[in-house]
Amino acid sequence: MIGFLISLGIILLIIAGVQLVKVLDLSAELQGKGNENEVSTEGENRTNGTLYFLFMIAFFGFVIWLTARYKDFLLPAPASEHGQGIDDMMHLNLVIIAIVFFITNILLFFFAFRYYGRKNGKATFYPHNNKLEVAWTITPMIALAGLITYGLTIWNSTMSTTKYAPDEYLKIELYAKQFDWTAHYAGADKAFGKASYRLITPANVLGLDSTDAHNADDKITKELHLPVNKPVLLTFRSRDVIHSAYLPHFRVQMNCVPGMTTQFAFTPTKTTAEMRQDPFVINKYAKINELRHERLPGEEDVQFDYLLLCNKICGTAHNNMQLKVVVETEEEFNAWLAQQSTFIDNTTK
Ligand SMILES: [Cu+2]
Repeated sequence: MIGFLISLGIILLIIAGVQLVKVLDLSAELQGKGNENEVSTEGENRTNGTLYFLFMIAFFGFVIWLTARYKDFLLPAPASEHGQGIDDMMHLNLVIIAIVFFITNILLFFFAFRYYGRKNGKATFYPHNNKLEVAWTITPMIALAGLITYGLTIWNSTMSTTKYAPDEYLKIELYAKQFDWTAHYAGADKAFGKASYRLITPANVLGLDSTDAHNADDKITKELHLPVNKPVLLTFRSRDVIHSAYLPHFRVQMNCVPGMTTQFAFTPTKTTAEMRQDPFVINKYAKINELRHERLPGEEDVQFDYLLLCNKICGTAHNNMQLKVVVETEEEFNAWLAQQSTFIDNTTK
């Protein structure tokens, strides 16, 4: 309600401002000053030109300051086999964009400053130049073709699920619903059985068919554990709307679409414990905890954990849609998985 009143207040202020300008214009016209006001003086042009130049400096300064200020809060180095390829591609794109950004903005603001309107100045009439047209059509074309080819090569190698034999993958399904995730391990038979939304009950959140033998040994968990350096095939399903499974530290993202199964294969290369020892992560979490203590005095420190997040705005509690991910050694993983009860145990309890 307060938000609505504030918006209404701002709209009324804008309307009042517009009306005031109209009244001032009309009164100037009545006083016969209309024509004089329409032409700006050389002094005004010079002021505007200088302001453009100052704006350029402030704008670049702000961009550089923002980049330096928040660089420690970026993602740490990738923790998956394919991650470095994705990062390299992103960095190349960022460098190209930054170069174009600085050149075009320098030209824009510097020219406005250098060539502001002077009394006897005359603009050159320069309507067309074939060479120039060809150059600025061909240059972006070659640059884009190169970037797209490079991007597609990375995409194809990243999205490949045939790098390993099918039974070499650890098969896990991630089930999305508003607003949480459930992990579903395929069990010793490495296969998922039938499932249907009609079978969903509070005890059977994935709607698994208990008459299908493939489901019997499956394990359903509220944490995603992964053994390090083992290829994992993640399949995704959604119960209600489109969600997007986002594992930023592994550079993985895949949409979860109701009515269909999507998938992604990757190999985690660093355990949670190793990431907690990474100097970048230590520095990042020291800063995060500093901010937390400022805002929430007495709160305990948080430490690094891999996370699975939802990257589609899927409803009111979308921001809370996350699952803890633990990457550990194979022995630790096997010990953890052995402790989890199977689907058949749960449903016959
Ligand atoms: Cu979601």
